[in-house]
Amino acid sequence: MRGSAVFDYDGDGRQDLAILLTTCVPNIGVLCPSVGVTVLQSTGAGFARITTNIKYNTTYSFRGIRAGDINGDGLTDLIIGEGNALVVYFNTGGSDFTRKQIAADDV
Ligand SMILES: [Ca+2]
Ligand SMILES: [Ca+2]
Repeated sequence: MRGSAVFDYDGDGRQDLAILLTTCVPNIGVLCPSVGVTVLQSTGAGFARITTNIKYNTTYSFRGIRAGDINGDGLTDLIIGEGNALVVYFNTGGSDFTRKQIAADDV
């Protein structure tokens, strides 16, 4: 595991977890095709696992993950270091996040 972030993925007031995986972890149910970001959505009594479209790419390596509502739409987004780049994955309310790489000129 390369990192994790606490965030309210679905805006229900319960904190969920985003885990950043670069290898398969069968004992928590992360299958190899799911390697990337998996969301563990709090149900109050446990977690529901959500496989996202954020996938590990062997051309760069994930270097960390943070959470914050970057675009102010009320849905918490994920910010991931990919190699030397910073990438925002905007939360769209489903399992698919919209990727936007932040160029050096943007900061
Ligand atoms: Ca939640
Ligand atoms: Ca947002």
